[in-house]
Amino acid sequence: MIGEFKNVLLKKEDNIATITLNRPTALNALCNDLNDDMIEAINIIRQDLDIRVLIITGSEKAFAAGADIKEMMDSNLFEAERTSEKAHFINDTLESLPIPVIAAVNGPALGGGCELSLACDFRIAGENAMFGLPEVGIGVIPGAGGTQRLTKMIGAVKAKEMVMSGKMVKGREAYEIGLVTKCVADEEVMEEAVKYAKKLCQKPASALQFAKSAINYAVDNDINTGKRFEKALFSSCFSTEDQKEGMKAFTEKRRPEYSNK
Ligand code: CO8
Repeated sequence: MIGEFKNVLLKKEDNIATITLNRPTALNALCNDLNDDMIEAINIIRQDLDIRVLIITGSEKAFAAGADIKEMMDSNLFEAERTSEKAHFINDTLESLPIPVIAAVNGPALGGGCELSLACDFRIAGENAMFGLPEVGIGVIPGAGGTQRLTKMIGAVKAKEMVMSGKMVKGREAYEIGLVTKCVADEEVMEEAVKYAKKLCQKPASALQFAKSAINYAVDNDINTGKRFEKALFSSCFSTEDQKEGMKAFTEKRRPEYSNK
């Protein structure tokens, strides 16, 4: 364990960090304290250059059942804005981390919990995971990027169905509509996430980082600016030792040994 906070656990094994949401009495509802813990945990990860992949998970029972409704219910406009701002900050930081981030999801990933998973690069879900943005049903809308990320991910038709009608989707359907990367048996979620993370660890870090930036850029920008951005990143690859090693290994018909420089 490299960090133990009130509502979040942070461990590191090999080059893989895992943040476990740990507020079992409220199905990991994202209260203000939990969000503060997340910010601290992410800061530790940002400073540890040995960490190559981050996994975010909850428990076998729940990923996260959303923002803490009981804490939020009496918020005024300014307090609601601060809650939303903090959640956006966490999700934006995860999205722009220079390493891949995997959400390993069992049980409900609702509201803010779903939005947290959408900010990750990969979602590995159990058959009985349940993704949903049910906020409209309690008089609000998603406030941590959900309307934007979900729409870009699965399109406006399906996003409107989930956000406006409150339709929830289980793991298999989430996979079929392009919301999750992989759907596995519930008990295999964490094992699969670690397997996925280990595979990513074998790739050169800078190429992975550039690939993540380029794809994220495509989501938010027009294609011509995106192509210019891609060209700049592609050329930057040629200033890395890993590009030299990757291409040399190919010509020598051997496995590359990356130094991640
Ligand atoms: N907030 C606070 N407490 C919660 C939440 C929540 N979102 N979800 C569950 N809990 C608590 C319950 O109140 C209950 O506590 P207690 O035992 O003290 O009564 C405990 O967790 C267990 O929950 P249930 O008894 O309800 O468990 P069930 O298995 O019957 O139901 C559900 C599980 C379906 C997940 C159900 O709990 C539920 O519907 N929860 C609310 C889901 C929801 O509406 N989420 C959206 C919240 S709004 C939101 O996320 C806005 C995002 C804004 C930006 C992000 C800011 C961080």
